[in-house]
Amino acid sequence: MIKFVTSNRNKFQEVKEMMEANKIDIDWIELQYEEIQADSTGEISRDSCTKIARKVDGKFFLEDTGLFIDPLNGFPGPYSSYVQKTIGNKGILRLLHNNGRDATFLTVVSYWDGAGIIQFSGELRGKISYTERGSNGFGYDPIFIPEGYEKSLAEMTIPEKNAISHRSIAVQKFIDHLKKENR
Ligand code: ITT
Ligand code: NA
Repeated sequence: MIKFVTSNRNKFQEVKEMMEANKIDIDWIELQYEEIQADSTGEISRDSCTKIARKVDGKFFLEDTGLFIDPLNGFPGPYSSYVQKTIGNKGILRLLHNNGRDATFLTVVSYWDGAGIIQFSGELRGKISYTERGSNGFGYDPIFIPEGYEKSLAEMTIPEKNAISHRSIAVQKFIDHLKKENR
């Protein structure tokens, strides 16, 4: 049994499907904690993990994700949560004009194994769309078109998104680690 600390039910659902496919039981832990504001997603994730290790018994993991838009010099990046709540996808579309639309999603999983923190990361390259498309997924999914695809992430099913996503790449590395740990 592994505990996933997150406030986001969509994240939990995506990760749960991957864990189940690997026969790993996963438990959803929702608890409040202050997230630091820092430049790096890895640093934010590590800090949250340290704080939660004082509150949660045993092994657990959490993850932090950011959307980094090239023509905006990586914005919103570590501010992705705040930006999604304030200007949202429509606000992002308004900020982008004709200076390119390349973007990257980055997920960092932080795993507290009882002794220390181990991190696993995953990235997905793509482009910001011109309009919001699709109603699956969450957050920035309606405006993100993965490289090599025509559909936005919000036009994909969870298995389709999990086949390519930033989160699934990080979580797969984590699953591989858990399998080694339990050998
Ligand atoms: P936690 O409790 O797990 O931190 P959160 O929703 O606050 O959940 P993040 O801070 O990691 O998650 O996410 C930053 C923002 O990016 C937030 O607005 C999310 O909705 C969005 N986001 C994260 N993963 C995404 C994904 O796979 N597709 C689209 N948007 C995503
Ligand atoms: Na977070």
